[in-house]
Parts: sequence; structure tokens; C-alpha cells
Amino acid sequence: MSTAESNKNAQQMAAPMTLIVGLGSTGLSCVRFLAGRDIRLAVIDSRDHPPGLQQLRDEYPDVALFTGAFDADVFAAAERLVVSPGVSLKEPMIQQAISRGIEVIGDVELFLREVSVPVVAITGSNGKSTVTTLLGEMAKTAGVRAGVGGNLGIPVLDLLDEKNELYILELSSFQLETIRSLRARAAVILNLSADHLDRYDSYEEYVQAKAVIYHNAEIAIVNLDDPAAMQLAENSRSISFCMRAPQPDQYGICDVDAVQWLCRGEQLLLQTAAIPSAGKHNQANALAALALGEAVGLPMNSMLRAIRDFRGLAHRTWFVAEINHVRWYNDSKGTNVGASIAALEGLDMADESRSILIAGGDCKGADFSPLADKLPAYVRALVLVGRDAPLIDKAVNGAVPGVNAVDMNDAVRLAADLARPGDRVLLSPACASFDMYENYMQRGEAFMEAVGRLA
Ligand code: UMA
Ligand code: ADP
Repeated sequence: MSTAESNKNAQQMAAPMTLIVGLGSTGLSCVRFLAGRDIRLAVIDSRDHPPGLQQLRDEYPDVALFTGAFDADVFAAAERLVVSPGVSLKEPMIQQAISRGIEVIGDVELFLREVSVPVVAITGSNGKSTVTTLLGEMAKTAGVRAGVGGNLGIPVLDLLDEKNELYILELSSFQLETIRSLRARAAVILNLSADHLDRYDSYEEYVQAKAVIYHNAEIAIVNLDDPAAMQLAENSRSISFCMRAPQPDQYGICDVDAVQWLCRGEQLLLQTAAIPSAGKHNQANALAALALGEAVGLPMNSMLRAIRDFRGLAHRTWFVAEINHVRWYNDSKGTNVGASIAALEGLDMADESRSILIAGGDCKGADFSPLADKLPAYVRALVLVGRDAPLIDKAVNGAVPGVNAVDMNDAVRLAADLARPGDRVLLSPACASFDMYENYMQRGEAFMEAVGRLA
């Protein structure tokens, strides 16, 4: 650090300041939002070279920055913390700040204090990005100007625009931990299954973080197929969805003369065959989006048109190729056990065909036994790759044949050998990608390239 910089930092600590904790995309969005508001600002990040470093130096040279191991003196000088989702509130210095009684919030709380138009809040263990994006498409088709983002990628503060009539936010459990003022027009917990147990002490704690989304929501969207998620909705007004024939005013699936339909009560809306994205879980996602769309007054015909046109998001049960009568799917975003189970069940054909599942990576403290229990019904063979492959192997305990691969190319070659005509090969790792790749996108690309070489 230069002398000028350390002087600037010392000055900053001499007076009460808002401390932005974390300099990733969220931290930068908070600086952009708060800079120029006559608020003394500083940023701290425990990384030596946080991703936003250069941009902060170039665009906000007056904002003090502290990098490397968190410094207690910097936290002690703060009168308010704005904490990024990647930083746990259990961090001892954040705990001390909470004990001192200062305000500890996140970027979404700053955002909520700023907006006056309706907010749709979407969480769940899986399907968040898909439902958020699909609802955004529904709004666009209906001509409603909506800001769409959050955990999906664009930090919420960067969505702020006076012209927006609606905000559609994907909120992670991490983001929900630092929210105080959420009064969503419509809120949903899509489903609940274990994730992020490297950050939470228990599954219960993770669920409690998610539960916040329903507090003060005007309309709760409720998944009747997920009793644990359903139980968290105590709102007086709700719109429900399920994967069976629904009651009046609920969304569900109806069979008429062997044809499956998305329906609302007895009203047939759209044949499920018209949904372009693969898997039954994407039917559930469409129903959730319809219920959310109804809650914010989107017209039905626009919503159905958006469903018909929405091809799904890349790396989510994404059809890659058919080679020698074997269909290959990239579900690299299947980063937890619940997601991989949903992908296996969703692609199931109820015939003799099976899936070859490629799984493994950074398991985030997961328990693989729910996946192991499901494998015999859906999986012909398992190809394991990545750091925590032995943990999956141990949980499966020979319930289905398994082989180990050294890398993605090897995994794809092995899967091709194991598949029979009519089978599917599914990359759905049930793990994060950080042991081998920068992110799930890179892992999915590696898979698709290897499949391409095979073709
Ligand atoms: N980190 C440190 N020290 C710090 C600050 C962060 O080591 O001082 C680490 C974190 O532990 C984490 C990484 O840096 O591993 C990134 O954290 P961050 O808070 O800087 O992340 P942002 O770049 O601000 O991105 C965050 C969300 N990231 C996380 O929650 C980890 C992004 O979700 C989100 O798109 C973005 O805000 C905009 O809202 C990503 C994510 O992985 C996609 N989310 C998790 C998930 O979907 O499972 C919850
Ligand atoms: P999230 O944003 O919650 O991670 P995504 O929409 O990105 O969710 O989907 C991630 C993965 O979760 C998909 O690749 C698929 O394996 C699984 N998935 C998607 N929708 C559902 C659902 N409704 N229920 C269970 N699993 C799902």
C-alpha cells in the first residue's frame, strides 16, 4: 500500500463510516450506489486481490480499501456494515459488530429501501434462476418493464431504474440473511433440499434463512408438493401449484385423453409437450412462474407465449446431442443433491432406458445418501470425477456400477462405453465445480466440448 493510500485509509477510519464487506460484484454495486451520497465509505475484503480491486481504484480512488485478512480496527471504526453474500455473518468481526448494535445489512436491503414498485422474490434450493428468468420473459412479453436479477447475476442495486414497473429478484439464502424490509408483492420458496452445509451449521439453519422471504409478503406462492417449503408460508393470501390435477384456483398438471396439460383448476392452459426445456422439473418451474405472474397481474396469454418461447437456461438439463441413439444432457448447474435427483427423475422415460450419471466435484458438506437411494431406479452406471468423488462412491456403496474418471474427457469416454441405445448421459454433478473449474459454466463447456469430440 502506498503512503498516500495508507493516509487516506487512516483518515477514513477516523470518522464514522459505512463499511462495505466484500469487493465482488455486490461490493462494487454498493460502492456505485452509495458513492456521492455524502456517506463516508470504506471497503474491506479478506482476499489479497479481490475481483473488484482495479475497478474500485480506477473509478473510486477516494474510497478506502483494506485487503487481506480482516482487520478488527477497520470493523471497529464502522457505524454500519453492508455485507456481501459470500461473507458469512458468523465471521467473528461481523459478530462483534452485531453485538455493538450497529446496523448490519446487505445490498438487497439497500435496494428495498429505495424501491416503491412491486417486488417479486424468488428463492428455493433449485430452479431459482430458471423461474426468475422465465417470469422476466413473461413480463417482457406482456410489455411490463421489469428489472430482473439478484443472485441470478446482476446485483440488485444495478437494476435500479425509475422506468421499471416491477422487480423480479432471485434471492439466495445468503442474501436473505441480511434483509430487513422485504414486503414482496409475491414470494416463493420453490423447494427445499440440502445445500451450502459448508456455510450453515445445520439444514434447519439453512431453511430458516430461506423462510424470511415469506415474511410480510402480500401473496405467497406455495409448492404443494414440498411440505417443508409449504409449511413456511403463513400468509393469508396464497396461490398454489403442484404436479397433479389441481383444485380450483391452483396450478397443476391434468391428463386428458393421454395428453398432459398445464392447467389452472380445470382450465387447460398449455400442453406440457409445448414446453421446450427438458424434464418434469421444468413443468414445475413453468407452474411456479404462472402463479407468480398471476400474483402481479400478468395476462395469461402473454405468460403462455413466454413459456412456449423459453428454451431454458444453458447448463440446466440442456440437450447437447444424440450420438448412436444415446442422448447427452448438460446439467452442470446441478450443484447439489436435490438438483441431480430432480434432473434424473425429470428425464426419466418410464421404459427400459436409463441414465449414465456423471457426478462429483466440491460437495459443500453434502450428504449423498438421498442421491444414493434414488440411483437404482434411474441410473445404469455412475461415472465419478473430481475431488469429492470418493464421498459419493462411499455413499452409493455399490448400489449401481461405478467407475472413476481422471477428467471430463475421460468421464465422457467412459460414459459413452457404458450407455446402451435409448439411454441418456447426464452430467449433473450434485457438487460445485470449484475443485476443477472456475464455475459451473466452464465445467458445462468442458463437458459439451468432450461430447462434441465424441460425435
Ligand atoms: N469472499 C472472500 N472474502 C471477502 C468477500 C468474498 O473470500 O471478503 C469470497 C466468498 O467467500 C465467495 C466469493 O468471494 O466465495 C464471492 O463472494 P462475493 O460476496 O464477493 O460474491 P459477488 O461477486 O458479490 O456475487 C454475489 C453472489 N455470490 C455469492 O453469493 C457467493 C452471486 O451469486 C450473485 O450473482 C451476485 O452476488 C449478485 O447478486 C453466485 C452464487 O454462487 C452466482 N450464489 C450462490 C448460489 O447460487 O448457490 C448462493
Ligand atoms: P438455482 O438458481 O436455484 O440454482 P437453476 O434454475 O439454475 O436453479 O437450476 C439449477 C439446477 O437445479 C438445474 O440444473 C436442475 O438440475 C435443478 N432444477 C431446476 N429446476 C428445479 C426444480 N423445480 N426442482 C428441483 N430441481 C430443479
